[in-house]
Amino acid sequence: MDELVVQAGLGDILDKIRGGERISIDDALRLYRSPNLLAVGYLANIVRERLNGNNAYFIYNQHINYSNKCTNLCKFCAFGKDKSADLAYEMSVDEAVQKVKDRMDEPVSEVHIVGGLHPDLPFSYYLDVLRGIKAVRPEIHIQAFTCVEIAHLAEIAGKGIEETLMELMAAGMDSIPGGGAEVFSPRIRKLTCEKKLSGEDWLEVAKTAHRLGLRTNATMLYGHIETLEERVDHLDALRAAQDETGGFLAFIPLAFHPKNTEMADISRTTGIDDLKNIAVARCFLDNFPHIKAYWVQIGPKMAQVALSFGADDVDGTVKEEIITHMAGAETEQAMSINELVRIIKEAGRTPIQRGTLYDVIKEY
Ligand code: V47
Repeated sequence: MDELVVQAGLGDILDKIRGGERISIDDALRLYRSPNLLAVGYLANIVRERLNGNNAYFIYNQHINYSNKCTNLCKFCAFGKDKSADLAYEMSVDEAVQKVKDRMDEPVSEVHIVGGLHPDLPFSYYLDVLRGIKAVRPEIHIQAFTCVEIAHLAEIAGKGIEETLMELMAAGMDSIPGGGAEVFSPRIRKLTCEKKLSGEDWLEVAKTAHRLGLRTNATMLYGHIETLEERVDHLDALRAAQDETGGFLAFIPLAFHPKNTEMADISRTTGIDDLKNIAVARCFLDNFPHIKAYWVQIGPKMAQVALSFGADDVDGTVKEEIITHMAGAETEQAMSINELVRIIKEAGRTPIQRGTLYDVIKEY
């Protein structure tokens, strides 16, 4: 395989990766541009193996999207709705907590809570949802509210980011999911999500959370109008932030789904681009412990293949997903443990059911 990488003109990057040396922005661009997917995947696999051995992780989780009412209305999003729209909804605190009660007989270890930027729910609503869930299932890990939502909650509460985070933590928030990062480039934000928190501010919220001891994830929404340079700049900003705080757990490339969005004329991502994003991220983000292949967006089959292209995690059971399905995802709503274990085993990896912080719950 070394020969294949050298023939692909990537021998110098192989030397860097073997030597544990950081790859540059230019190297990452060369990987994206290389037509030799296998060579790029081979490089990513070296990094994956060094960091995670033969382990491939999944989690028994549950998603709760408490409301899709949103004041941002990003062009790439089919989920967020104006509060007066027919499809707009919101759950009461009791309804959100009921979602957890409904699954008390299942070994759910994490609840993933994300919504739009609601125009009028008070800060107390968010605290009550967290407290209500912890009251019925105290051991569950609550991964809640993207950095964009946190900044919005701080505004509603009239408090600083740090104080807002501390109140959310006291109410039960245990970690922060990676959404809302999109592409940090101001050009992309202006064209697709003008009202959204800037990339710099997204990173500031994440770093503030890290300083308070919270672990967070990071994402990148790819496959719309971003350039390869903008993708790599995004990765570079994440790598620099991680150098500062070390608080990021996982990076998740998110494949753009165009249906029912204002960018519906764009085609869905290809399998090659899905694998390239995983592989380049694994090579470049040498300080991120985990790279997730999110099966909801790229499908279980591609997620399985991604385990040989840099990914060490396929997300989890999920149970009920709205954001990507509103945008035309054709994947199922949930995967069972048996299915997750099967795709991982067949990829030659050891399936590990994990907790949110990658603690081992069960090895299969
Ligand atoms: O923030 C919105 C993205 C995100 C579309 O942290 C879209 O472990 C594709 O962040 N096509 C929410 N993506 C999902 C998310 C996530 C998912 C799984 C695991 C984790 C984690 C995080 O979905 C949003 C936005 O960036 N999104 N619209 C769309 N049409």
